[in-house]
Amino acid sequence: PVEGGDHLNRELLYSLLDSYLKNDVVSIQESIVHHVEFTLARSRYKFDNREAYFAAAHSLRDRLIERWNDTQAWLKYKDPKRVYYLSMEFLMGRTFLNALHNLGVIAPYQEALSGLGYEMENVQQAERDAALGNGGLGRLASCFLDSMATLNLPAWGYGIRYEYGMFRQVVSEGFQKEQPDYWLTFGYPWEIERPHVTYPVKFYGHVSVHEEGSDGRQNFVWNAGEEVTAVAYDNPIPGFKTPTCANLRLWAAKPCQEFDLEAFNTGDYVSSIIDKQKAETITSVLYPDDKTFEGKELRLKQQHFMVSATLQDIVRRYKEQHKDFDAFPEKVAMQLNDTHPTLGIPELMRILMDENRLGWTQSWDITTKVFSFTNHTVLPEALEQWPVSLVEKLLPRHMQIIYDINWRFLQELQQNHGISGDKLGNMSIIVDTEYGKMVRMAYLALVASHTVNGVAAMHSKLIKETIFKDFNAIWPEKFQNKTNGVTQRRWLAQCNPPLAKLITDTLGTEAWVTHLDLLQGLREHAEDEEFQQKWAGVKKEAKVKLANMIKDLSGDEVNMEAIFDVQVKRIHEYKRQFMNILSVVLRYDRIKSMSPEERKDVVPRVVIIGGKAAPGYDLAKRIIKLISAVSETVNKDSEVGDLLKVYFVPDYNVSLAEVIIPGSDLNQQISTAGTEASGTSNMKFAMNGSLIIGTMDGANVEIAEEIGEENMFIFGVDAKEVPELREQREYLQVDPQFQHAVNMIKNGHFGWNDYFNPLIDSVTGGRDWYLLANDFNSYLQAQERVDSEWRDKKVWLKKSILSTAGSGKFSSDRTIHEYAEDIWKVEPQPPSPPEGRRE
Ligand code: B1H
Repeated sequence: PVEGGDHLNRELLYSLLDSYLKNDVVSIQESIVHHVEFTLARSRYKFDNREAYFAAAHSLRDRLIERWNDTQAWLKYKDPKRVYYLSMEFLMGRTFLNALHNLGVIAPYQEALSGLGYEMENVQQAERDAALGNGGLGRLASCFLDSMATLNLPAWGYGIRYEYGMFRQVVSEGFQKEQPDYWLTFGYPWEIERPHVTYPVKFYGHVSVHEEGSDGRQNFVWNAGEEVTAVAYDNPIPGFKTPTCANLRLWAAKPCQEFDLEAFNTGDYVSSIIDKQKAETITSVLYPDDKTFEGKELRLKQQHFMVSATLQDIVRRYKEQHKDFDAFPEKVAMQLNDTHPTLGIPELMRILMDENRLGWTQSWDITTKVFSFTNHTVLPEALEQWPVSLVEKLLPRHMQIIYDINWRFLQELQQNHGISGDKLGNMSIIVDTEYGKMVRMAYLALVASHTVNGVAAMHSKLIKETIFKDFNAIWPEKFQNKTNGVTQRRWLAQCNPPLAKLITDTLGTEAWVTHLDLLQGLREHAEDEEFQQKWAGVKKEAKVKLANMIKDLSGDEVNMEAIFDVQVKRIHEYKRQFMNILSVVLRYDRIKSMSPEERKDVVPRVVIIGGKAAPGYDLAKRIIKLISAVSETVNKDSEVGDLLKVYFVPDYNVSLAEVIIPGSDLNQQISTAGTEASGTSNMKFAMNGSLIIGTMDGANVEIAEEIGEENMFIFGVDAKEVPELREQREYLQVDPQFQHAVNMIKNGHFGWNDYFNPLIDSVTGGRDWYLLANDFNSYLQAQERVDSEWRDKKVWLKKSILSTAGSGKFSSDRTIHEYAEDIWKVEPQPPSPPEGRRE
């Protein structure tokens, strides 16, 4: 322990730190220049945009740190129940503009920078995305942090500080290439390294049992085979216009400090050190597989590493203020973001029993009171099942505990619920498969959690009827719905300032930034011609930005009168990007067959598709190639000209979304009904006045309730019809237009015909699991309605306004409020004046 600070001069310290850093333009300029000189060690007379960004970021970081410190001191003093959000993914994107906006200092920073000779716009572009997530699930976690901070909740996020985030997608000759995203190259100014906040994390080895004491209780000792150190990195999460600053603590793996001196003394000095370095590989790279379970040992190591460090940290924080564990459930709530952090359950049991000498009954009672779990998908291939043999090898003590949990659970099923035979086996956490025994992580999470929730009303209903049916029968009270939401700070206020300003001017208040329901107030203006003109104006501004992006990408100047028709999301069969491109193929064919006279009536479209394919997902990669091939043929066809353009936007990520979403007129949410748990981009598009063409799936159903089905382009079969249609799909009549579009691809109209055969096979010959052929006609009809309604500008503008007006429900503030009240039972801790926050 480092000594010192026993005789603090509190008077002096308080007077030095008595007020927050000043936010007038000159103070900001001084702090920026100070950081250029002393943090970056560059010349204050000559620095470029990137250096300006880093210096401005550090100046803002100072302002975040004072809030962080005060918030954390205040929470320690108040000791309320806290909530911890455990997630293997946080898709944060950029931080600069978000921090400026939430701290309310965009204007002075803009002025400060421009006074120094820098354009805010250019400075911002120097920031790299923090892409520590795959897609919706990771971005949801980030939206939740923003809302938790804004609602003044005593909340922390916990995750992994991957050195390589989501891969960079490069499209070369239409093929996806993955490139490493080493996002830390120039340093990450938003994090605070905590070299002293470290925990040992153990792996492998064996468990020995010692009989102990008069109670004869067994004492389990885990002699690990490998030990790694987890080091904390804190990322301040500022709330909007509140001094509350939440924390995202990310763990990095470092070699452990305990050295095996024997190895060093036997002359193996260099190789011993090299061996130690291997520890760091645990937090090297984010797994880029979205929704296909891959049973890789390193992934299991990552999961255990994250939850072990996190639980040690949470237990340590609790023990600092409490002498026993009695109050633990009144002080701690933990949300598991899908099953990825489920090992936290046996880890907490192990910490309570083996390290704190609590008995099973008390440990289980505590564990089941603190955990709750969110399911994000019903796709069977995504459900995690770890081989017992692997868990046993990597985490021998945890495997014992899981067996114990299962044994007691099966006892309970038999004794209290009269369940036996096959049904008992169906519900067992451990299952025998052709690949050996497996641990079903979702069942483990379900058994130990007090609550499980789905992410949209329809999805929550589905999990009760399908994957968790047997559990719903015995524990109906465990199941809840928490419809997803997104933060309107990032996804409206920050990414679309002209629209934000129009909304504020129209409503006469900026309060919608924290109370999104107020958007309802736009309804009464939906048919007001003057307002519609203003609305069209801000949409145009956003479209120009998107058009500029396309120009940079392709060199093309797109027609601003065209419908900007967007589908951006991970590439997946169930999301049906293939169906989208098939309809584009037909549209192209139709335009080609028209006379010049007929072509005058065609509504022009710019089709924009973006998204990454998991590196091992062959069909998804072929879909990207197909989109690129169609794009190439269509875009260079002079007969078609402005009437149809197709672009695949490479490397779709949070920062691109912030340009693409505001600039879209139409967005595609066209998954097979019953497959997309919620979707969250649908909410972002609606907020920005983009109309949805989509199926009755996930949160689309609730969006339709809010903004009105008549203001969307709904098509396709209902989820309840899907199982039966799937059964019959071999015998269904194939839509002729579908067949025609497929044939064009097959016949080499876009080249590369053989390469597309596997794709075509997946939707023909009675396969077509996601029912593209079946929904195709209805989809084309919906597309016809899009064209005809676009022709009447007033009709379209009205629907666009009503989309934004009806999106109030889909704020993550609403979602988080519901989690806090119904699941976590945590209360806001509104900030108090500095006096109260010092102790
Ligand atoms: C969602 C995932 C997911 N569901 C496994 N499941 C992963 C599963 O790395 N993995 O192993 C990563 C991600 N992601 C998405 O969650 C749903 O598909 C969306 O519909 C939903 O909106 C989103 C947030 O709830």
